[in-house]
Amino acid sequence: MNRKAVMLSGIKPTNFLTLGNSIGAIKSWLNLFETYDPIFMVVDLHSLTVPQDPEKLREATYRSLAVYVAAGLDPKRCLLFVQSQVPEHAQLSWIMNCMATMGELNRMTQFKDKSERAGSHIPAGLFTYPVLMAADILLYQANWVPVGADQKQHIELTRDLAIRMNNRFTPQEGPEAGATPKKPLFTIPEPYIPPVGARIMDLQEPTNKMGKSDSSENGAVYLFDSDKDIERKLKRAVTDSGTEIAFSDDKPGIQNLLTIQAALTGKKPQDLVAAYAGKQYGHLKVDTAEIVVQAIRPVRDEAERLLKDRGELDRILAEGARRASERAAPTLRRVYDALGFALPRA
Ligand code: AQP
Repeated sequence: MNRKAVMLSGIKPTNFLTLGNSIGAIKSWLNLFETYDPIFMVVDLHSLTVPQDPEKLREATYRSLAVYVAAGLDPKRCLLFVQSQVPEHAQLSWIMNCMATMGELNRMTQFKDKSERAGSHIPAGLFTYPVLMAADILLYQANWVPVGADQKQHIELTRDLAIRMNNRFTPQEGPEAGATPKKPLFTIPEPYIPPVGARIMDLQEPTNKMGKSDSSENGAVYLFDSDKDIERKLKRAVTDSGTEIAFSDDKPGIQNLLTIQAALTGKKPQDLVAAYAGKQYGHLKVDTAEIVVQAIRPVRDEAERLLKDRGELDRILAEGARRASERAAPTLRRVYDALGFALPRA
């Protein structure tokens, strides 16, 4: 049987999800169902690299799950789960911690950036989270991982660790034991760069990414914002002192609004620019607000409906955890066995 390649992705529930998460991640994930075997996670363990309020973390996790489902990530057609519910992630992560070197982790530019922002108390998890990410990916023998430029280095590390372990350790058991050549411990994953990697910028500081925890209240559109809030935020979006609507790097605010429109309508930014010839920034803002409201409203309304019935979300959570563990456990067992941990033979 020809098995589909495994594509794995996740979002940290560090806050409620933004328009950036929707356009840059969830929306593009919807195109993966036909071609890939898709795995989508709410990566709550990763959230802890910055301090979290427990109640807010729990709420953000449920809301992320609700948004995933409301946006079309049907749990019957993909593997959908919350990372902390699948203990194999933390288990393999420890092993990866012992395989990665300080030098390798020190080279991660994300650590340099994020640790500068963490002040004097830098959690060790900020240094080691790339190995948790490697475990997330390798547990499911993922072939592809959609990433932005900032995460590409982590996929490289994952590949290096996987190759190192494949070379150093020989699988001891499993259906393939004895076959030549034996199936290696891990599939070597590839970074998948989405074709139109729209990067949505902060509405108040359009040279920075719209982030769910870094942006100011008016800088990010959250997927649970009301129509009124969305309109207000887009109308207040920072532009520049000029008047011409152009898709150009020296007009980051205008470029961002055009990028948002292009991502949500499927139109080309150049065509949008042509349609705005002779019009003012105000027109662009009003139109963008309307397009964003229309895109977010159905997802938000359905997510809110789901959140009223936590029982249904809990069933999705439990079923996702069961299925994920079922897929992850054989990988972990082979790793344990190859490393020399004593395993009772069934
Ligand atoms: N502004 C964005 N534009 C396009 N894509 C974005 N993504 C996030 N922000 C934008 C995509 O969402 C996915 C998951 O993100 P994450 O939460 O795991 O990490 P992140 O990129 O650090 O997201 P945030 O929102 O900036 O989180 P915080 O503020 O908590 O650090 C990724 O696919 C990412 O590309």
